[in-house]
Amino acid sequence: ATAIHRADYTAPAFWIDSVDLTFDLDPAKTRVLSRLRVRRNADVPPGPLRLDGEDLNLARVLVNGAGTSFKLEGAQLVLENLPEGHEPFDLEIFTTCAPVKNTQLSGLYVSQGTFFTQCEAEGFRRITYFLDRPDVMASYTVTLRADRAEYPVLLSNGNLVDQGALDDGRHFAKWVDPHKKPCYLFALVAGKLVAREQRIRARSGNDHLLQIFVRPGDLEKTEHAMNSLMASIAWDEARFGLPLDLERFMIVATSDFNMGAMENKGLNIFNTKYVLASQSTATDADFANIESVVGHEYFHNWTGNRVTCRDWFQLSLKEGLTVFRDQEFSQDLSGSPSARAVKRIEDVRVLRTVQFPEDAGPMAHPVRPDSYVEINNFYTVTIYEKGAEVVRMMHTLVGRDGFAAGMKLYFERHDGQAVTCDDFAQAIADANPGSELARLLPQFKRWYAQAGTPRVRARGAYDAGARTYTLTLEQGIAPTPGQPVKEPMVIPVALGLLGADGAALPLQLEGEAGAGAPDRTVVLTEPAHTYTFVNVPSEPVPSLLRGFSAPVLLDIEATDAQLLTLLAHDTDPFNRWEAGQRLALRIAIQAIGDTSLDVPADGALQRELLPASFVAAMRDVLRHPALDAAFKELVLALPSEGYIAEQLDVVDPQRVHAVREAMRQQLAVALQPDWEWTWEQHHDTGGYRPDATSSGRRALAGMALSMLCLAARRTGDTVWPGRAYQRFKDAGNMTDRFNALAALVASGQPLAAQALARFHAMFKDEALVLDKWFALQAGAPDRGGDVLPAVKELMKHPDFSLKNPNRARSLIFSYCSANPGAFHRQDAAGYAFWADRVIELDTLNPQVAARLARALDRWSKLAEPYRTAARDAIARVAAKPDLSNDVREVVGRALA
Ligand code: B3K
Ligand code: ZN
Repeated sequence: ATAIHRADYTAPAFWIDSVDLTFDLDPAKTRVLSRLRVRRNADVPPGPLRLDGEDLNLARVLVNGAGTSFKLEGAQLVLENLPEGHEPFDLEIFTTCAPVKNTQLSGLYVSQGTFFTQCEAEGFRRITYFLDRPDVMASYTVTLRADRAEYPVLLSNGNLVDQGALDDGRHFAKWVDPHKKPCYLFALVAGKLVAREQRIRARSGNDHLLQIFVRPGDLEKTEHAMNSLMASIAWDEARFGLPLDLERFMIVATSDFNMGAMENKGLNIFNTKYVLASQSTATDADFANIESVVGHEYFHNWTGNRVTCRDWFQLSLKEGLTVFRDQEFSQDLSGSPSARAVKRIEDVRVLRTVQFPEDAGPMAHPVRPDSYVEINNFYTVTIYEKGAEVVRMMHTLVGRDGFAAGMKLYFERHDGQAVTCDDFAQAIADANPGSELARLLPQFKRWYAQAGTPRVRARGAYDAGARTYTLTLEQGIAPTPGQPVKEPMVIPVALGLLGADGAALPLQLEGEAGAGAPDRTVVLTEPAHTYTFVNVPSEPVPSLLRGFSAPVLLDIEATDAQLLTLLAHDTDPFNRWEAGQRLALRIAIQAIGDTSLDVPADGALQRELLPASFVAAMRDVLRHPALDAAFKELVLALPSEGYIAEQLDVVDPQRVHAVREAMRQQLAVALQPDWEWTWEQHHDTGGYRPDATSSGRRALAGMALSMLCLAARRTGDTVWPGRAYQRFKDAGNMTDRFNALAALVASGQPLAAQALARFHAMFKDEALVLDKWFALQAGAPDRGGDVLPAVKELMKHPDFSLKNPNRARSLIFSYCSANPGAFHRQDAAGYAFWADRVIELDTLNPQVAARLARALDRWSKLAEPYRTAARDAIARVAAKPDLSNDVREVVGRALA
């Protein structure tokens, strides 16, 4: 397959105004009759109509009711003898497909006896021949026919206009979507499902029916999803004035799904993981994810569906913007400023641990890519999370009200259209003519064009005589594949200065009339710029990039004392957290590079790594009377192995793991009385509610318990492991139960095996809980190479199936992508396992295989013997002859 280039975009030669689909649903052979109203695009030179198709059997093609000649060229159906002129004509295409054989889960497939579709990005062509591109928007009428007993519920987009019985025990339902849409938003569902229903009256006075469809038995687990949906609807109206534009809004859950969820117009299809929750089966994190994914898909109804993408290079137009919206939604719902900051820290943690490595590796691409081989490989953290940061910077540059005005203008201009990232940025800028964004727009848009994470270097100098503080900021981006030279970016840097006592200082730049607020944002546009602050009474401690105001790497030569000051006093919670992370990172990197330090694999060091000042600072945070539990938990969590590895030029994953383990053990032992106090203070959260405050308390209690079990391993204590086991047995909710189980497993307690067996027995019928059970074991700390054999054994477990993406992710991905200390083995057995699974998955489901293929993206940074072994494993995958485009693109880039 060849690469597709953004620069080659041309408008379609034909438009499709309406689509009338009739499905005779049968798992082995589904018949699809498509009646299209087609007309030539007057703006484009006349040419043949080329319709996309994949894995279809073509039975008949009619033009205006009569037979016509056609060709099949590769996957395309080519029609040359079409009516001249610009009058619309009717095109009828009759095809069949085999949903039960569809293990790719793209197009029409069967999951547990129910039909589902997934069309984004290019799945519609697996249902019928079509112009499968997002800029072709049509009106849809859909008739579903199926056996009534097997498939009592028949759903598609829009409104149900007719239904009834047919011969032979079959029945039908007819749906009309009142909104035009691109085909990637088409959906159908047919099966035995039940629904939670809710009628609401919106602010506008319109009534809507909300439905969440699940398998019988799962209904009581849908309350949280319904609440999240109602909250999403209210939020979009309140914050952006965007109402629900449908009489009926449906969510359907399936346990076989390639990703999280899909925003099909009026008929969202969700992975069960992001719908089903009860306190006994779902953790606080699950509850929070459901809220955010339900919000995300709902918000797509405007940002994605009403205004869609001209082509797939513009994917971040809808995804970056919608992630920004779901992040804001979760923050607005979380209640307190502190809870908002916690959410922000969590989002930044994802960005830095997943997106920054992507931006520094072989798959690096701009937020608006210039080319791709397989579009499904570009549903990335760069498109989503970095894209959201780009929108967030616009929000920062124009302010909250200015951004709302920009959104309003965007919809005024583009409602019903398929547009580009440029159109979005232009609307936000045009609505804010006096803003920094409007002034800097062409340069700002480099955020869409340039791949790679900018690095900002900060140097400060205090002149006691002149009472000035000069801060120099420099920026640059390292080359990325295909982009050797980079231009300077527009980087908003929110900052403040603290006195040595931690008090915030008023800020006054040279040339300004008087002192201003202690918090401001400077916008760096040049390669380097120096800011001079005047009337600074004493040497300040700079607090830069507050709230993570730009997605950059910040190099700053702060002393330990300065970082401790920020950790204790910064008014910006993000930078307070960040100071602790920097201190920990510094200690880890120093120990990893210290060749005189012998680090045993289990982290049981002879020498202590954490200085007393760090331990004391962590104790102060833990015991702080005014800080929230959720924030404390974030501060006390050491940077992940992956994040530490990213800071190094050459990575020995075993050593990174061992050093981090040693640090954790020291923190566990040195703070033992404090962890006991923390447990006592936080472990009882009363009746279960998944709100930010009580989930924060559970998170901190869970951390305390895991630290106490870890300390027990060092001291030989059996009391805390016993208590953890008790907690595991008695817990009233999954969060507490799972945290206790994880504490036993992570610290390698003898009780862990018994607890795992009991957990399995308790939840053997709960698929989503079994996923947790697999993931916990695959992610356990390695002890003498024991994780890989355990994973291989678990693959033989009757509950394991590679075909189910959730299950494959819970076992295989948890080991290969989320457990570096166990995956990177001296004997290369982890890599061999990885290569085997990528190859095996590729024949079943290329999209999922390609995700797994990315586990070795950063192979070239590895120390020997890992580096060569990893490269060999990738080369073995690449050598497989009939590899999918998906996997071939990923391994090809890795080896390039
Ligand atoms: N738009 C979908 C993702 C489709 C992925 C296709 N491989 C979900 C979302 O971002 O909301
Ligand atoms: Zn999305």
